[in-house]
Amino acid sequence: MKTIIIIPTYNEKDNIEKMINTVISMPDYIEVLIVDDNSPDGTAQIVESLMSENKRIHLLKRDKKEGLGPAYIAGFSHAFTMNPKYVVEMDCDFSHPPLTVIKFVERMEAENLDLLIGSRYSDGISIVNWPMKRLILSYYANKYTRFVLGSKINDLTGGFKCFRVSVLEKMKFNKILSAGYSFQIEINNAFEKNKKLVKEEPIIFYERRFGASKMSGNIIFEALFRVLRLKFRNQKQYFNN
Ligand SMILES: Nc1nc2c(ncn2[C@@H]2O[C@H](COP(=O)(O)OP(=O)(O)O)[C@@H](O)[C@H]2O)c(=O)[nH]1
Ligand SMILES: [Mg+2]
Repeated sequence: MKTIIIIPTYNEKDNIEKMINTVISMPDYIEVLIVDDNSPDGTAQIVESLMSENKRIHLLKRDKKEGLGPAYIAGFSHAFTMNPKYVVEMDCDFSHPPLTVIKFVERMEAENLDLLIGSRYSDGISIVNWPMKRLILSYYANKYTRFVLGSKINDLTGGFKCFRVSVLEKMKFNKILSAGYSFQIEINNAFEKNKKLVKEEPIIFYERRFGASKMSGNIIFEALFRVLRLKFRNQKQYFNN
């Protein structure tokens, strides 16, 4: 049940070493792939120095910052060459409790899931330390998206999730329109509308303590319009067969 946690990074020097050490302290079937977009703060160099001591640490270096979507797509394709059973999306900032990955894999196995989404909105709202404005924006963006797309998912925008590789591999990544925040929405919706087995696992989300968020209000508003476009898009085109 080899599982690769894919972590996109941009200027995460304050978090990266602790994050990698946390991941490699987990069971051996869990490996980590850092996808760095040439962070000016030297994040990739820190990864390189840690890699020389442990084979479960991998690094994909990219030339420039292009947003989360392209970083994940490059990371997925790179991870597939290592033949994992599952891949996980996770931030580098400890917002997503890393040990939950073990729970993800247990549920993927036990329930034969295709996608398991770490959810901040399944048990009421489980977010620690967000300004009220951001909380309200995110909460209602999710309600709106869920309504427009007719989705059963409570947390459509979160970035902590586990995919079954045999299913994700069949996705046509070149059909994905979104580079920013709506990347998560687009993939979740494509899975759901193509009858893949999607569930949520409640998580407690902690706002980052070190480094800066790359999120902006603009990205959220872009996502609101993208949702309308996705609603009228043929969802079959996202998957081979
Ligand atoms: N490779 C790459 N990573 C990014 C980019 N933008 C953000 N990240 C990383 O993606 C994760 C999520 O971004 P973050 O700033 O935490 O956004 P937030 O969680 O929405 O506040 C973090 O690990 C960032 O370092 C990007 O353009 N390229
Ligand atoms: Mg984050």
